[in-house]
Amino acid sequence: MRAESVRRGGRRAVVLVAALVLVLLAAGPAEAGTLLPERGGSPNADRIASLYTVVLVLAGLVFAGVTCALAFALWRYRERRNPVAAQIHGNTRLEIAWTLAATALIVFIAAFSLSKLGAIENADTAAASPAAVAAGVVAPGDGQALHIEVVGRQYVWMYRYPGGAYSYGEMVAPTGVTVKLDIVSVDVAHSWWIPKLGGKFDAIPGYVSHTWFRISRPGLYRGQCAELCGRNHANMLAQVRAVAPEEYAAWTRRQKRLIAEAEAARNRDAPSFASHGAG
Ligand SMILES: [Cu+2]
Repeated sequence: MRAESVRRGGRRAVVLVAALVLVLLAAGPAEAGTLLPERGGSPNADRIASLYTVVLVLAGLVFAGVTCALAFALWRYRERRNPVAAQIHGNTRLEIAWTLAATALIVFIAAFSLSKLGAIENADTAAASPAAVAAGVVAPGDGQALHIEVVGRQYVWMYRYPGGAYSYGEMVAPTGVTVKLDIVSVDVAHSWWIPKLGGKFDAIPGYVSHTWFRISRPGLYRGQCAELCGRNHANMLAQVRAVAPEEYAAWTRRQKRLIAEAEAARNRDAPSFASHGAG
């Protein structure tokens, strides 16, 4: 009778663990990366991913070591083999050894993280590609970076480009250029997050947050607001479309023309609207 209930309890535990593993497996891909942060979009995202990987491997080794030692002790000193427990009052050498080992590990992780932090936070100072200079995307001597302002509002991201162009939802950015972002909000707290282009950055009313990216390959980089900002937060998507510098220059010209045309049409069709300063 007792053996039967033990067997049933064991089966239940196996089913429970299997269900938990399935849920975790299903939840992983819904997030950005399954196990590691995404990489391949921008150098800062790559550096975050390498830092994360090193810490994860070290933590994995410690976890495996502790688990194996525990399993060995459970087996080696089991009751059947050692009916009378040994009375141990400490082992100074062992205690000094694990204290030193843990300290060394933490000092290494701190030093390694701090050594990477500068290159993650500070924008890449590499010169813009010749194609970007030729397309006029960056002025020579302008720190070789392009500044784009990211404006968070319920529930859409807006981007202001140098020269007066702006867009909503999708940012168009040139490849081969360091792009510096000034992130602000006009209402509540939002968070700018494109996983392949670096970490999350808060958009807080009254403050300007700074980050950067530098994309080498054209493509679409998806993300979304990462700070609960209201009812429609889940739909506050963000994406960056990286294009060749000459394509970026042509896009901003077209965007400016379309905006000017739309404003002219609005002033023509609803002059009272414009005279009240709406816009
Ligand atoms: Cu949000």
